[in-house]
Amino acid sequence: YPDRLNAATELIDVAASTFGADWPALRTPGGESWSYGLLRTRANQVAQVLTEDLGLVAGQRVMLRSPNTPWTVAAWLGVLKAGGVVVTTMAALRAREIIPVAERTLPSIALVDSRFSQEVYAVRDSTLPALTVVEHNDLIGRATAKSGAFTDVETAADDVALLGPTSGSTGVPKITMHFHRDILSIDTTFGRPVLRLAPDDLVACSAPFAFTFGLGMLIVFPLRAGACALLTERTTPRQLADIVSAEGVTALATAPTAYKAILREKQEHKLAGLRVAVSAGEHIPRHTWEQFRDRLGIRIIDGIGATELLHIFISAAGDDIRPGATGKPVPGYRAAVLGPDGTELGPGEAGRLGVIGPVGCRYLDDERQEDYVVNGWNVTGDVFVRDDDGYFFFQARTDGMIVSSGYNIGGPEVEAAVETHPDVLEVAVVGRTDPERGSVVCAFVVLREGVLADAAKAKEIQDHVKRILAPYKYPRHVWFRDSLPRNANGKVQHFALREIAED
Ligand code: 3SK
Repeated sequence: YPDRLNAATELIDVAASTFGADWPALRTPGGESWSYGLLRTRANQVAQVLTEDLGLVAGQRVMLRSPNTPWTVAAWLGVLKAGGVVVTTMAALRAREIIPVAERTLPSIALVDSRFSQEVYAVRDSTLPALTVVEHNDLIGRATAKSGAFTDVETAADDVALLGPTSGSTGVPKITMHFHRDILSIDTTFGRPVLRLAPDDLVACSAPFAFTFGLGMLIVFPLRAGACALLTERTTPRQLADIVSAEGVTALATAPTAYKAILREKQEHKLAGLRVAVSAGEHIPRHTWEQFRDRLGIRIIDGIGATELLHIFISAAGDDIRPGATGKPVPGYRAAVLGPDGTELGPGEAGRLGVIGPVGCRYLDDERQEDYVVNGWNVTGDVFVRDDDGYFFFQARTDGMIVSSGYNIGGPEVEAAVETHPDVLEVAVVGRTDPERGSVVCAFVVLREGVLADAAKAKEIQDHVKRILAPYKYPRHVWFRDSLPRNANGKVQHFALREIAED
């Protein structure tokens, strides 16, 4: 990349001239449609509001808090155009979750959807009295009165563009810093070579922009490819399937949970128009991947990413996919399985995943940086095995490997097995310390509606697992729950369940 680079200039101004100002960039299921030209104008207008009305100085931070709407995209790009730094927060977060993020990132301005503004006022009143809060109605009123002519700030390629919070396993957020060049590089490493969107694609993704999976899938990759993004607010899997069908979506990105629900509810016929399906956020069980392929003829692109590395760094598409494997390092990345002393392990050996590529972990002022970057490797907290052909197979989170009587048991493998029981809706598996075996496998199970949760059902599930996995892997404890705890990205909070299991 050149020394001077503004990601927003590349994403929208270059795209509008390449694909045409009239070409559709954004749509909503409500029928709203923004062309590339309109998005460029709106982003410029936001940049004008920020600099002319609100006095933003390049390098200052702007908190964004809103669902995925066209104005949120304009705000995102407008902040970068003005030389500001985007601080993302999920709309679902509560004030007590945003306060530690605000304390660390010190935003000067917050652009917020009115439906989610109360929490930001609470943050201002408790923590940041100087924070200027602008609700979207006000922003839109001010922006549409502007000319739409703006000269983007010539930021450096290595200027910070994004501060993305990520919840640590302990719950204290870490703030990842990403440069302007990082935002473009995820397209070079994953978007272009793996996802391969085209201008006639319509892309939907259930993740919010504040989860970098959603940022890539709905802003960066479509704009770089000249495709159109369909922006939806929070949807259930069934609503997502309806939207895909009604709007003619060709590329869908969501988490395994949604694919599982769509298959379980026999809604997959609504996805018949898809050309591409992407799964990330957590490991997709092989059984789900195969069901999807068998029923729809689509090979889901699985991928593992991390907020620290901005997007997906191991994946595969088309004929390169090996069922059960997450894939290989995407172009530009190297990956290795590391032993306890940090040395690279050979094929077939399980160890911590280490990754090196164009984007690396940079926490804002946080000593946990030393745990994440070890000998130059970004150590993501996942356990993988590599095969002779260089494919990486997910085993567990580092803290999720259950060692019982000397056996290494991957929680996800047991989860996948429990899930094939017809009465099971959802399951999460964790280890619990055991004086005899070191650890034992415990399953937290949500049963389908109407199924009786009793000891006989627990025994039936245990026998079921024993039938399809080596018997030592069966869950020695089966606990029934109404739901599983999840974080704002929808990931199951295994650490919380581990604490319950130890009680
Ligand atoms: O959780 C993931 O696997 C992920 C995928 C894409 C982008 C970001 C993340 C955290």
